[in-house]
Amino acid sequence: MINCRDCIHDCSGAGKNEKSLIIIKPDAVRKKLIGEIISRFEHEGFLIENMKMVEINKELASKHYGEHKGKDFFNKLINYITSGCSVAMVVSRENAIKRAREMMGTTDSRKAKKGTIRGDFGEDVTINVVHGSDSEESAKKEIKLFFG
Ligand code: IDP
Ligand code: MG
Repeated sequence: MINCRDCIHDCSGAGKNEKSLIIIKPDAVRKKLIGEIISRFEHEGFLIENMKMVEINKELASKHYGEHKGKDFFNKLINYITSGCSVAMVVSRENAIKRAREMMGTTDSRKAKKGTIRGDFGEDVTINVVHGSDSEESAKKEIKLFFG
């Protein structure tokens, strides 16, 4: 058996598609929303290219959220994202980054529209169910950080 990411096939459509790193955060895993969230992405035409359950430790969390170091919510964010298992996945489709963020809804779950993932399942500005890369540059960096 070979790890799927090492296989010779190009499932993503010969470079036409954009990739994003999605994290199903610990609150969503506890709420048993893994299947619901993956279904939403698949129904929107995303291909799940790689996926794993991961207990994010403080070191990985600090690297992933490096841009927020020094902000007043940083410690709260790190405690939250390290509070249990997450699911990290590489998803792809056309305009994956923009479309994923539309589907997620705005950062503050209380302001996110109904029908978005955060609007339907999030609690507040910290506990907000999912992460999605915000640019091609971040996607590349984040995919490397989580999947090598
Ligand atoms: P994003 O996840 O929508 O891209 P970012 O600004 O990159 O939002 O923030 C990263 C994560 O940090 C958010 O998803 C949320 O969990 C948390 N966060 C963002 N802003 C705040 C805040 O003002 N207070 C508390 N937590 C925050
Ligand atoms: Mg962000």
